[in-house]
Amino acid sequence: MSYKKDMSKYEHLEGWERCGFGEQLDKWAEKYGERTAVTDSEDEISYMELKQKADCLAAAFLRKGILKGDKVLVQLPNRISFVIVFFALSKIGAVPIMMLPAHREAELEGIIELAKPAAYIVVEKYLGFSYVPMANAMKEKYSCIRHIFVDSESGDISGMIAETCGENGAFPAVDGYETAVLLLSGGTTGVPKLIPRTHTDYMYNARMSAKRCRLDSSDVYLASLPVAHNFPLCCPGLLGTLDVGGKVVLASATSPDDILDAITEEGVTITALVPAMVTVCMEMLEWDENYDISSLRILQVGGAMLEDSLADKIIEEWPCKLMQVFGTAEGLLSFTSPEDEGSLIARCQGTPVSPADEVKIVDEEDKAVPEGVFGELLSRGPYTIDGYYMAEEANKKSFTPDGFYRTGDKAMWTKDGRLRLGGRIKEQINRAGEKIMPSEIEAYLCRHSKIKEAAVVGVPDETLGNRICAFLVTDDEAGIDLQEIHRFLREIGIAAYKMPDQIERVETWPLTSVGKIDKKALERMAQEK
Ligand code: J2J
Repeated sequence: MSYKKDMSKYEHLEGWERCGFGEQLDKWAEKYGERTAVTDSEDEISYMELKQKADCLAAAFLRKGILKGDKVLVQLPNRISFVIVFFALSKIGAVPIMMLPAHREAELEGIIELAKPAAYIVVEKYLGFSYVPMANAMKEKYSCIRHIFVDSESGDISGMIAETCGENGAFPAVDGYETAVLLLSGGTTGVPKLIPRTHTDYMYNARMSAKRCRLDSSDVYLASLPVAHNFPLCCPGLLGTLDVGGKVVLASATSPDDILDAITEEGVTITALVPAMVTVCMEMLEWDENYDISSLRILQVGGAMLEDSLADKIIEEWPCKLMQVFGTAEGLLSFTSPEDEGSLIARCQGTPVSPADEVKIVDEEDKAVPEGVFGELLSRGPYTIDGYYMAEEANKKSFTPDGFYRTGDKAMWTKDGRLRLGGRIKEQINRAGEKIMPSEIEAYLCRHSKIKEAAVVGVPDETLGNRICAFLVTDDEAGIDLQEIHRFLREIGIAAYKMPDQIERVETWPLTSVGKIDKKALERMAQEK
């Protein structure tokens, strides 16, 4: 029997509430009424309107036959309809699967086979890509998908809201300990992993994050990363900001001009970025003096290693507090505090956000290592999952028998009792905050008729953190170029962020002493090129 988390252990915690997100929204609407809850590039919506629209859409989902417990693929960019859909599904106890707009057929198929969603909600078009043909193809291939709902100006979602408005739907009861969302685990191997978060633990996650940020109703939170991602969704993100009555600004794309425009125009007080985005925003600020970021109170930076020099530069040049954020969609969050000294903030990722978080740093035999020594970071606690969704085998590897999640990250305790991350133990590429498993890309590459063998590594890169380099043994004398690889991978249908940035041909592999491909040697070779 594997370890099962005992939720009753956490019931005394401040911020822990056995309640569904649908009910939370009702309470917020009551409390914050006509205040603006969310704005996007086209519209804004008050707390009360958000509740009303979520009620209408929930009733419409029920009418279409979406049932409590049904899984629903949600693939929407940062816009108000995302928020309405999230709460509408919560209200009827249906479970959104948080796809990213970047995902394509290959990612979708893995998830659909695992979770058997009853419906698929897509945006009609985003950043030049039309999602409807892809959605239809999925529906045709997988009979579990009974409905496609399209979010467009004249499309299903707004029509459904209009149709049922005014109806007083009776919704199924939702228990806070039921699953609220399925998040995508960063970097999957062949079989994708889904992260089940309950209403209660996820709300607690948002509240503890908000508390660490000292968030209140005067705050304006900018979500510029895709809001389906745990960081802008709940750390404190969208959900944490709504809980305190603040305003959420949804930027439609993660580009430096969108981010800086939004900060300037909306008086943003807090936002979350990955290190690669901070660098490009800084460059933009250097040559365009029209931006005004003086409203910023906190800049959260996380998702990938933040170089000491970049941390120092942010502290020196930005008019706000840097908050280093170590986060995982599986749970554990560790942030610095706004009250910490700059010199400390620049060199650590702070402390876990909940007093009930249990964190261990261990050696290869799972024995605790002393302060100042790197080991693997393990965690267990109120908002950390005790297993992936329907993944018995993966769970044996990813969790200890007593329920600690193995992050696969290298970390140590500093002498001030803070966590400092030191890269990955497990093989995973972190490209500008997006997580990629080499084995997944290797499998795709080997489907190419000219490629006999492939080995993929992450190579240190000044801008991206890691760039993806694919080493190939090919059949063809003339070789194969990067463009051809990209074309081929696009045809398979994979997210653009997984495309190799560099390819190298090899005749033979460098091997380790036990005869495995020596990926460290490949990394060095890629760097030298
Ligand atoms: C080094 N590596 C980091 C950091 C995450 C907030 C912020 C990020 C995520 C996230 C998140 C890091 N320094 N500061 O969910 O709520 C790497 C680690 C970790 C993995 C988790 C959040 N912050 N990482 O990135 O689930 O390798 O969540 O295990 O996508 O990102 O990835 P993910």
